[in-house]
Parts: sequence; C-alpha cells; structure tokens
Amino acid sequence: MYMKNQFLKSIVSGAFLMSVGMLQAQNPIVQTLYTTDPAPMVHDGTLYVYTGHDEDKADFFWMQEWRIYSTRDMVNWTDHGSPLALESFAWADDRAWAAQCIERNGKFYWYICAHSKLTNAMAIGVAVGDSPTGPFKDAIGKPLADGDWANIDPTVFIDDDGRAYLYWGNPEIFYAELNDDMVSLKGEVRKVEQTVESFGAPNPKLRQKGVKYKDTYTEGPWLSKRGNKYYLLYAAGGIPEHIAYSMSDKPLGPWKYMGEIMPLQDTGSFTNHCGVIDYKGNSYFFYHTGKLPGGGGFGRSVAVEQFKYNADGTFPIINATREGVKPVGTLNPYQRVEAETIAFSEGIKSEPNAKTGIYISNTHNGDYIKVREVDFGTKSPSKFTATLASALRGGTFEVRTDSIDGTVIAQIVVPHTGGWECWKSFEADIKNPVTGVHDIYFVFKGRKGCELFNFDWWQFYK
Ligand code: FUB
Repeated sequence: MYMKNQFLKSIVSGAFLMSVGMLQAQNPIVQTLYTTDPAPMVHDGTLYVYTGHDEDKADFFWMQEWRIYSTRDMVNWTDHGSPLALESFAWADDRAWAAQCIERNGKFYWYICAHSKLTNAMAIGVAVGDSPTGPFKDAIGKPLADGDWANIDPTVFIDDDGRAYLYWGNPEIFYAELNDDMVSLKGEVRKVEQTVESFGAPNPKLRQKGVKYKDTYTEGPWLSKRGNKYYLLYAAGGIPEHIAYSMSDKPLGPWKYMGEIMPLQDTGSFTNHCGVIDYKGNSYFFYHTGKLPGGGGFGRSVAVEQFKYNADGTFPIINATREGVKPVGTLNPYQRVEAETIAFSEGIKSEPNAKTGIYISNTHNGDYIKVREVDFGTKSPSKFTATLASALRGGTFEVRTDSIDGTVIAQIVVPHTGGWECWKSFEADIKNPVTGVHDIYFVFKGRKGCELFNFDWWQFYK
C-alpha cells in the first residue's frame, strides 16, 4: 500500500513539476513552428532575430523561407512572418539556409545562402528592404558568390570606420569586403588560412585522419566587435557541433583560437548556430536546439541565454537552459497587442494574411498563450477586447492571470463568425480587478478534438 501511494505521489508530483516546468520555460523562444540559425540585430530600441525555418517532420534541411521575430523586453516575441523566401530570388530553388541582416543608411541588407539553379551549388545572395521587417527584394538579381557547396552561412559586419565585411563557409572560411553600397564585393573572395593557432586545426584539406586537433571550424561564422577586439564565433567539431571562437585585433585576422563557448550538450540537435548581441545593457547568446516537442536535428528552434564577458574580454562557457533569460521591460496592455506577441505557447500555429497580417490559428481545447510582464498600473482595467474568428462552432476564450488556471479576469464566448478570417471584435467586462505587473494566459476552451477559433489582436481599457 505504502509503495503504491509513493508511486502515485511520484507520478502526480512528476506531472506537476512537468507542467510547472513547461509554464516557466522561456526556451525555445518560438513555439508555433521550428526556427533555426538565429541572427540578432538591434534597431531603434527593438531587438530583431532573423531566422530560418525547418519544416514540420523534415528529414533534411528542406528549408523554404526566412522569418523575423522581435522583442522589446526579451521575453515576449512578436512574429513578423516570412518577408523573404526562395521565391524572392529568381536564381534560387532550394535550401533557404542561414542568413543575417544589417542596417546601413536606413536600408536593411539581408545576406542569405541558398541552392543556386545557375550552378547547381550553394550561393550567397543579398536582399534589401526599407524597414527591419521588409518588404525585402533581391538587391541585385544574382548571387554575390556562386558555384561552391561551401558557400553557406554568411555573417556581415560594419566596422567603426565604415568598412563592411562578409565571412561565410563550410568547411572553408571565405571572406570579402563589401563596397559601401553593401550589394557588391570590393575585390576578390579570399579564403582564411586555418591553422592550429587560429582555429584549432589546419585547413580542412590538410587535416590528417586519426589526429586529434584542439578544435575544427565547421560552419556558421558570426563576426562581431567589442572594444577594439574582433570575435569570430562558429560551429565547430564536425557533427555534433559545439560553438567555439577565435579573436583578433583586426577584422581580417590574424585570428587566435580561444576555445569553446557552448560545449557539446543535450541540445537535441546535431547542428548549432549562434549570434551574439548586446541589448539594454545585457549581452545575449542566441543558438538553436531540437528541444521543441517533435523537434530534433531537422526540427530546430532558436533559444537565447544571457551572459557576461569575462573581465579580459573573453567569453564564459554558456550552457543551454529551458528557463532562458529574464525580462528587461514590461508590456502595455492598454494599446493594441498582436495575438502573435507571445512569451510561451502550446498547441497553436501562426498564419499570414495579406490584409490583417499574422494571426494565431489552430487553437484546441486546453491550448494557451502566455504573455509576460503585463503592466496594468495602479488602476484596474474595466474592459477587454479581442478580435476572433471561427469557421466552426467557436469556443470560450479565457484571460487568466499568472498561470493557466489562475484567476479568470475576462471571458468571451466565441460563436461561429462565418469563417476562419471573418474577424469580429468581442468586448468583455473585467470579472476580477487586476493591478500591477502580471503574466497573462489566454486559454482556449471548447469541444475536444476540433479547431476552435482564430485570434488576431487584443487590448484592455481603463
Ligand atoms: O540551417 C541549415 C544549416 O544548418 C545552416 O546553414 C548551418 O549553419 C546549420 O545550422
């Protein structure tokens, strides 16, 4: 009897811990689909992350598009959809792999790699847009570099003196200087000489079988600068990959191998790919894992950790966590907030619509969206509005504070509205006054086993 009780107790407490764990998880930062190869960029007080997209149930990197997410508080991420895809490049037909975007003189240059129809190999291309979220178009109608399977994973950097550099490559490291127009190369594409001192091992062709090197550059370079030191971070060690780095006093080297940043660990993905950035006084390390349910080596998801550089400017060891990073801001619920601004969610998907933009779909009984650090102020709101649509029988939309089964502060019974994109705004009175800063949960309830309703945006009113 005692054994049985202990067994039941451990299952119950295990299940409880699992759900508490899920609710506190902050990584991966996007749960509505698989995101890869993060490239962070800060513009005008907002942090953007440019990502790739692994298809559901993929058996290779059959990737079709690039995506953008943004945050102003490091915990709520807004989905900006996919303003760039293989179709944006007439010369590309496959493998929308790692990419990075940078701003210069009010234009946004998004360097990508994809399979080229022109050469049947990989190529580096560049798209340009007038805002960080686009629209973007192929800047030159042809690749910047083409004809080599090693042409993957461009990283771009503009130095304090205005000179701009591109690095890329697997397993070679290529580099070129960009002209001021950012869409043409100044001079030749060159190859970085890899040595034991610079990257832990000699050039790939000179590596000897059976020799254990300090490390081996693999792919996914990330070029950055702090003070007067340059950093080249990269995926290393072959497969499975860890993240390592080299440092230099100049943007084009000579480089010195510095060691590992994210050692091999249980990320559930045999690739890793990083991007580093400072935002609101903190330093952040973006990478990817296979940790979203159903994920793995071809179903990767972007995650982020906060870190502090060592006093001498070197990197500390950074490990992957489920908890991720702490908030650095609050969210104002008295202005329109898009449903696709999410700290964590389960069960749902996001969809694009040319007129209304991105919205949340695929809601089923028990699915939820968590939004963090919602600042209601000292006076409770009196009303809540949400824009919803259902082609079927609808369901119940609950707004709860602090947990999935926390206090219900508003509730809307959603009817059939005429279609999945036949939007109606619904208003609800606040049932239980709420003040101060809370996490809120939008909990979707209704008949089991069927889709309930779509969700476009929400707002509270005083
Ligand atoms: O996402 C496809 C490829 O996997 C990237 O280009 C590599 O860096 C690796 O992450």
